[in-house]
Amino acid sequence: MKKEIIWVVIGIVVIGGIFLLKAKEKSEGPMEATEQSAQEKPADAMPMKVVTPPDMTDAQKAQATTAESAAAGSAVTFDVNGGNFYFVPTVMKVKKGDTVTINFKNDGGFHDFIIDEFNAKTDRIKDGAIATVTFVADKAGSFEYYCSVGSHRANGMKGMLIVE
Ligand SMILES: [Cu+2]
Repeated sequence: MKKEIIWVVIGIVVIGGIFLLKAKEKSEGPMEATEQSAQEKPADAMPMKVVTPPDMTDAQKAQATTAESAAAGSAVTFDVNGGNFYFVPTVMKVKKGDTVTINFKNDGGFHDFIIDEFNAKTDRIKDGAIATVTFVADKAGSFEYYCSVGSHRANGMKGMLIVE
């Protein structure tokens, strides 16, 4: 009988020990899993970064497209106001090859808008009227625009178109 009791005690100790080990494994297991997932997250992030280069390639393609369109010339429009004796804006910048449209509005008086170098010339219009002229800025440089009525140009009714 004593031997049976000893075996039962040993059995309880062994089974208890197994339960303790399993309990430890369970408590340690999730921690290891957490560490693994924490390690996997950067691992997942790395492929994401590897995916980025194609996006940059697309950006480069977009830049190339922009460069091509710039080389072909863009259509640009300016709203220009004029009066006694001024133009606003006084400076306009475009790129060589651009097709430039000027919507000239007369704030008051009798005026026109002229750039000799591009044969750009509006009709002479009265106050409140709008005249439009379009030309291709096919030369680089600085070109004065002015009003050809009377001495308006000498009185300051002028500005500068810069073609880069
Ligand atoms: Cu004028």
